[in-house]
Amino acid sequence: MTAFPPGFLWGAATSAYQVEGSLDADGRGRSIWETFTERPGAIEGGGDASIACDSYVRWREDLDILSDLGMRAYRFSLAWSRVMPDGRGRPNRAGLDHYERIVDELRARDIEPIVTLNHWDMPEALMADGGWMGRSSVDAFVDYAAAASERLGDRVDWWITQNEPWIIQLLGYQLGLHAPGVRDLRGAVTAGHHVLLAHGAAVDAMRASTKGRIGAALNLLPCVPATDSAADAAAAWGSDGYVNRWFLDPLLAGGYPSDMREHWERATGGPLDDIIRDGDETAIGGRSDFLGINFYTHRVMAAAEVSEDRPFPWQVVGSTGEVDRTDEGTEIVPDAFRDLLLRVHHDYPGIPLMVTENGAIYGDSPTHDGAVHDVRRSRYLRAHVAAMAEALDAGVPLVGYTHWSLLDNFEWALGYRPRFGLVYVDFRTGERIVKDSAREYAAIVAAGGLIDADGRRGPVVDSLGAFG
Ligand code: IFM
Repeated sequence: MTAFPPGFLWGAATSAYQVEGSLDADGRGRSIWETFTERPGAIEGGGDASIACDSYVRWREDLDILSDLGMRAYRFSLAWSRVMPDGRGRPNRAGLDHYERIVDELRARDIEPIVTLNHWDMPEALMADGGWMGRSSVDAFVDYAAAASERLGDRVDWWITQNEPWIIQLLGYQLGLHAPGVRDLRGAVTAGHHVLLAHGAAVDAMRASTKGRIGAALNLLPCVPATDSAADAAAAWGSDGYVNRWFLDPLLAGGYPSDMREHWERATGGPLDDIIRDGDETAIGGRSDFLGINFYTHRVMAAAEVSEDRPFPWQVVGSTGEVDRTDEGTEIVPDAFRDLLLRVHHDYPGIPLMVTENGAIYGDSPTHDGAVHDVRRSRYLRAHVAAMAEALDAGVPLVGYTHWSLLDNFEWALGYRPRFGLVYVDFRTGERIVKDSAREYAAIVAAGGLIDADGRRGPVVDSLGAFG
């Protein structure tokens, strides 16, 4: 089995809104998430992110943990509304100072900063123009990206403009389950398009102030037919267009896929020409230096009738057989992860890939010895590392892996119940406890790959599906 390449960016990931707290500190402006969390019933358990992991204050402690674990990279996001409190106008120096300190401290520790610009916390002021539904959001994002790059561009080598455009579009504007809580199908496809357009425009603007590599992170979900019927195969392909190709193709293949464009036009009652204007696709594509992939699971798809609640002729049905699942019921499918990496490399050759998120919800908490023995997360991690090793073996140009997440944190509408962290956070005290899985990960990082019982590099899981 191939060793992971030297310089492989082994690390962990967080995002500003999920960990920082201190929402009023140092001139930060209001974001769409404060407004959303105030909606009754919007957040499970009724919590908000005013403290979260307190990382705005405890960031050095977080970096100490990364150092102790021997991590080579830290993916984190800038809070858009710390940098641009009013959405437009002059950047807030104190906000940028904070991130400059983090970047410098990471560099001093030899940990590569991987900086995300939009991890969903858009300044509330931009809602006056409809948030991402307004085309002016593109210019606002460019101003923010340019300000970040002008300040940090000389010392950040990896930038991610947008995190998970599909989730922004789907949960933020189609289903209203995330901020800003809009439910509007045409508004959703408009918002998603502007997110991509903003990626392209931001890359162009940032080139003036950084030599770093710039990409976007997509959450990709392999779509598999529930049966071998032709109808389910068509459903899986349609769903693939909706979730994956709608974002991959404009970024990496020159334009939106026509089959999915037809689905959108039928579902929204008309052509998309007023949204996707002449020249837009050229302004999105051909600019990314790498692709970030967030991988959690797959979608098992069946054909279905279109209805008021179902705009497209497919539905997610899930697996019928016995499948390993996280505590949240998410199907664990590392084979699909490997196949996805192979597929992306095959369909969009030449673009380096970085796994910018991968992780699982397990509710383990400290036992009598004060430790968190999260055996299942370790197993999950090993299986997904083995999948990457197989993909590398097959020639996939993988450059890094940042596990989601470094810390248990604010999981958006699900509040604090789901725990994704390699590090346990006591949300009452802010105390961090490094879980067993983090130690396991540290050993993998130190070895540059999986180590078997005899100390040899190789897959520790017998088969990628072996969760037992
Ligand atoms: O916590 C989120 C993250 O913000 C974006 N990707 C998925 C994670 C787990 O749901």
